[in-house]
Amino acid sequence: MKKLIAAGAAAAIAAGALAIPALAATRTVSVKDNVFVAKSITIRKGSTVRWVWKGSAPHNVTVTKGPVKFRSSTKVKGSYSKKLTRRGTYTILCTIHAPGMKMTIHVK
Ligand SMILES: [Cu+2]
Repeated sequence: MKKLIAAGAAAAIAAGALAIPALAATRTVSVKDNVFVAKSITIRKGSTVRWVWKGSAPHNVTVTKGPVKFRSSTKVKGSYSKKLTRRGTYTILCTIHAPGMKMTIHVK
């Protein structure tokens, strides 16, 4: 029985990672060499996305398409946070490593 409960909890956690959270929250994205992890996230309107630099090369976060345009400075460490209050799809590039270093945010 304990084993079944543990398996159920693990499945719920796995499903939760893919689903849209019920409430606005903060989602963290890793900025690596040369990829955003995750490449695609879906968040609730009013949520904050926090990019954390983890590579050794310089990168930036630049919205090239979306309801609101914003960009971080180019840097090698630290973080950049943005609260997204407009629904829609945001295409984000690191302009140094475009077009390969790209991610998408869906704000529902
Ligand atoms: Cu880059």
